[in-house]
Amino acid sequence: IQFQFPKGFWWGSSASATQTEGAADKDGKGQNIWDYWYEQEPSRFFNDVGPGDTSQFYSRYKEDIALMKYIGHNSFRLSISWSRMFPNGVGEVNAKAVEFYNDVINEMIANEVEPFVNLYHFDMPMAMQDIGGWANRKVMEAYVEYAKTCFTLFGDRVKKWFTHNEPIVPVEGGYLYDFHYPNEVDFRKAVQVGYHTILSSAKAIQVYKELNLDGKIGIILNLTPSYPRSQHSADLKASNIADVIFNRSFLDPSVKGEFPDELVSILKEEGFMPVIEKGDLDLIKSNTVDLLGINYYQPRRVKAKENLPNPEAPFTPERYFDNYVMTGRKMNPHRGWEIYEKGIYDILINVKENYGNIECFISENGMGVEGEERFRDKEGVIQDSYRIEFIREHLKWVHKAIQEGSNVKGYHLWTFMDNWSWTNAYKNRYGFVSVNLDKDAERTVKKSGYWFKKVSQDNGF
Ligand code: BGP
Repeated sequence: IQFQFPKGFWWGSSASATQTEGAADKDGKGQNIWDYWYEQEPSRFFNDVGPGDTSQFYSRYKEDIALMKYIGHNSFRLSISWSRMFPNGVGEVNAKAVEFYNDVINEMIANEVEPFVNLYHFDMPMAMQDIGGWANRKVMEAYVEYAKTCFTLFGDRVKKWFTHNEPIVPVEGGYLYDFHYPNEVDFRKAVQVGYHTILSSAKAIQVYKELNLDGKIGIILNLTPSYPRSQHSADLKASNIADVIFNRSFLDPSVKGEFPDELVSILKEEGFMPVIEKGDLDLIKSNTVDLLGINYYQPRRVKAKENLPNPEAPFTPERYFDNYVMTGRKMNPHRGWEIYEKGIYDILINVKENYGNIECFISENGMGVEGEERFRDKEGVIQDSYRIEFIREHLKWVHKAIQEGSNVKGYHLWTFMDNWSWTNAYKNRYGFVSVNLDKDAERTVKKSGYWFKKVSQDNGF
């Protein structure tokens, strides 16, 4: 074994409710923004496959958890669907949902797959979106109630909680770049939404601590290290601003309890400061995370702006920098994302050096590939050697970070089994396990799943 990981390393994968459960209108579940948006504008979704047509984890979770165990998972992250628990976002809890999540959690524990539970993965209940979603403080309070209900119901068995997954993505998608409902372009709202999300996280953490449960609570952030085109001061400055806006805007308040000064200056200068109520900032300051989940897919390549921004265009962060394509970069053509394995190490070292070496883990990393059926061999196994290489190369850098003192505790692949995705529906496949929608969602373990089983058994490779 060349790359041996510390004892007890968390090997597993992650998924989310909307992407895997299916049963979008069963057993009293309310609509969320994805159910609604798909109904309204199916043409926006690749293949016309909607969130109701997913991998059917809702009815097949026992089979899936058995497979997790089989391929060496000692942990798995799922999300709870707010609109399944509270069909209208608030009010009476849905007993069928409680039964479902209890069954899933118990089944995982019985199989020695530790449940890591996330409370919000892009899936605003439609009734809450109708009154403004995260832009409305009342919705933020409703989320805290929902969080409290989950801690109370499941906190005796769930020991790792997460308040949000990639909270910046609904801000970007919903309010800046038009890829999530309500697909508005409004920087002022984007800032308010982001602010309320951070506040909701701190409030949920406060509630969790007050309940005195014996577990940890964290947040999952997608970190995209920013690399300047050159060491020229203009490029360095541009790259720093991108880092402040896309990484530190959520990382600093989550881990340090305060917003970066550079961010506050930009918002003040541009007149985009959010509405902050008395006491909010103290609350954020005193309720930071115990544990940080890091999702890493791609870096950001940044250069100074070459042309003056169009003053008529709606404000977006690109007012301050340009992205550029680095020559010779490695690409995943299916997703259009650069593959840069060292980025995972740079993030971990940054967390070690600048964020108190807080306990963390890789909560997502993965490779979406289209048309994987063509790699299925005579035995029925998808030969996804490219995925094995992708994981292995990233793990080597994680290993190096550990050697250098990083407090990284695990690696979760995105994702366990092929699932529905926000903007690509069923186009790109990410799983260790294939799901064949043409064959009654039949599950088969891919080559990468068998490989991972061995890695987990050997605690290295
Ligand atoms: C992350 C999300 C996941 C997942 C993944 C892959 O941003 O947390 O939900 O979807 O990206 O991205 P995509 O499905 O868009 O290819």
